[in-house]
Amino acid sequence: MRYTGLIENYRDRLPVSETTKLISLGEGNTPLIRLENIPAILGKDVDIYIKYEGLNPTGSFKDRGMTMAVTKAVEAGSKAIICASTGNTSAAAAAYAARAGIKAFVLIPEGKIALGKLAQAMIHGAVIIQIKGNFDDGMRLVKEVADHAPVAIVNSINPYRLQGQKTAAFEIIEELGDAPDYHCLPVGNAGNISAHWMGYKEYFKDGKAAKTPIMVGYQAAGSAPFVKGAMIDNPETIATAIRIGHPQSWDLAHTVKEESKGWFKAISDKRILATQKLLTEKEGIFCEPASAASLAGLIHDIQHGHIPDKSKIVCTLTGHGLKDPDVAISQCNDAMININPVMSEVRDAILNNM
Ligand code: AN7
Repeated sequence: MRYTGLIENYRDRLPVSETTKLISLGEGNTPLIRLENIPAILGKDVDIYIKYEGLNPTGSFKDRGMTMAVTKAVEAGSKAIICASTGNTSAAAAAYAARAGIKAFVLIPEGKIALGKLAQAMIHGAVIIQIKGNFDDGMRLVKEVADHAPVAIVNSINPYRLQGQKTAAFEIIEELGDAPDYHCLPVGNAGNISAHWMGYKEYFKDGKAAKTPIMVGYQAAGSAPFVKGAMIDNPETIATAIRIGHPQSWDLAHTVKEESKGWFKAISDKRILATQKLLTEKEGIFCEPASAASLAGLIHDIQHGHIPDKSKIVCTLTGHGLKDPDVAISQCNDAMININPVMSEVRDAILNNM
């Protein structure tokens, strides 16, 4: 049967009725890729699977939540949606609003969103409101203005977002036959880690999994309120997607940590970038910097004995590498050879670089 998106696929587990018009772009059903080379490089006997969420229609996991949020907004009669965003939410909101034929307003931090995400929001026709401030300022303003203008908020404080996002856990359990031992994610607002935990608990309760995983959240060191145990006013990181100091799912995330016996950890920008490169060069998988934080943290925790040998681990790569071409190119200074259009120079370029 033709796959037509995660709401149709998990209809009985999501808040839709027979008559709900689904706003979908075929999101979900993303590949679970087993790492073949990195465990050997680490010299460890661990089984790592990448949930490659960058292969969703707009290139990030946000599509899972956005199909639900926009479907419900349209069902409720909304003619416009609004979000604050570090980039990916704005791209998804813009695309799903276009699909639904409604308006999207997106508040983005000036100069701090990756080029691919900006291109998406623009080309899909969102109204882009650039603010002289960060994501947290934008989020505060969105909450305020929703009381003064006819717009539906589609940030992850909208409960339908997490409902859509929980389906990633269902897919993982279905593919592995059970939950993994550990699930690692990058954390910004902590909506996604909370949604995954909901999904894992739901399948466990219904007997579709024999266990639930230990949930581990990684933050960029300059932007790690969960590690600090307090909100941060001036978050900084090259991983702009998770440049968030006042997470919206603060309480939910702490519940996830306690219930799953997991933890939060901070990872430096340097390690994040090194891991992004390692993954592209050794496994052929390209993710954006924020996404690499999950694997960077996982590698750190494996090397320091926090995650033991023989563990089965799923690591979510939340966004595609093409989202942030500037950071990718800046990591590759000597990647080009310039020649004249003659065979001998091509031959030399090959022979000198075998
Ligand atoms: C690639 O787009 O918050 O912990 O406004 O884009 O659920 O917030 C993005 C978040 C991880 C963090 N990886 O997820 C936004 C936004 C990528 C992201 C996160 C984001 P949450």
